[in-house]
Amino acid sequence: MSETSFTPRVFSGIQPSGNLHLGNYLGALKRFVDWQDRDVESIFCMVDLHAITVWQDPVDLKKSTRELCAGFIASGLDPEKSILINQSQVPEHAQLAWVFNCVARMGWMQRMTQFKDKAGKNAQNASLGLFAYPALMAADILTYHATHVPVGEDQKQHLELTRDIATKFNHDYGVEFFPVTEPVIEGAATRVMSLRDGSKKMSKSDPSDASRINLTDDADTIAKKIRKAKTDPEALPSEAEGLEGRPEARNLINIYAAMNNQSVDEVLADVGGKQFSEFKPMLAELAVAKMSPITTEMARLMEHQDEIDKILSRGSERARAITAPILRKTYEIMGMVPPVEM
Ligand code: AQP
Repeated sequence: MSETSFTPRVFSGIQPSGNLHLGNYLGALKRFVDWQDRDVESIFCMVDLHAITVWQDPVDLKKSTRELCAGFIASGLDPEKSILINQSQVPEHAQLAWVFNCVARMGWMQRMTQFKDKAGKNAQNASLGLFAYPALMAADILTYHATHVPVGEDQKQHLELTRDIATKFNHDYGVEFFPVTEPVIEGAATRVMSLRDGSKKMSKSDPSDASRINLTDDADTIAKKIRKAKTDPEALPSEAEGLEGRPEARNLINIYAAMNNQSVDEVLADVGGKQFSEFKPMLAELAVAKMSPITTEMARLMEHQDEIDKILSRGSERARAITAPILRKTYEIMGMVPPVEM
């Protein structure tokens, strides 16, 4: 079965685990806004149930969820056009995740590299939730019959698992019920790297704050982090092949291209031959121009947390109009006895 037999619908999410960063913005948020503007029904989620797969302080989790919602809106998501939710308010995500725990195979889950990376050497002490995380992610997507999921490169393997789960469910029950979702990993910044080490992904959990640009950083901090970003001594090349073996240079060019809505070739045609001492101020100026309005708007929205809470409640109502019938039908396909009118 292909995704084409389903009405196009977009779903994606971000964990409210603090420090929303430039990688999340360019790899995910900015592209959510592109999808919203294509007039496709879209649902964007603060995945709080994913966040608790590792310990979250309850006070911080609440703040991060609201801050993430402020980040979504400040980046251009319109709560009237898109459905904005936090995952825990839409119970069908967790209910369908249990079904998918019973569809996914142990061998599939054991291959997930993100679990291996995050659990590290201490896998015996990792939560069962961290291991089962990709089944919940499949449920997030499929409880909406979402056909397109814009994400960064790091989520590719989880999306392949989502396709495997949908295919196995459909096959086991002889139905064409779940779409085989299309991962959408596109643009110049599908994998933004650390500013301190071009071989590591920019990440919320990196202990070095200088490794990332946070959406809450002020203009001076952004400029300082870019000035200090690791580079090499060579001038910039005029063509993309010249970035081979130069991960830090590639990263800064990718960031510039994604922020300025240009291709890497277009950027290099302009800046080829320049030293980093000349390019970094250009990048800093662009980053401040693009990020500062978002930071300011996020701070303004955070002064109206009751409005954010209303947006999330309203979003969950709209979401459940989609998810409840899909879960009901899933249970019916599987042979669960439904409630009767009394
Ligand atoms: N560095 C990145 N470049 C491009 N896209 C990225 N994303 C994350 N980091 C980058 C994309 O952002 C979305 C939400 O990610 P998430 O918060 O749900 O989880 P994550 O991938 O675990 O984020 P981090 O920062 O890497 O968190 P930690 O440090 O906890 O592991 C996804 O679409 C992701 O691809």
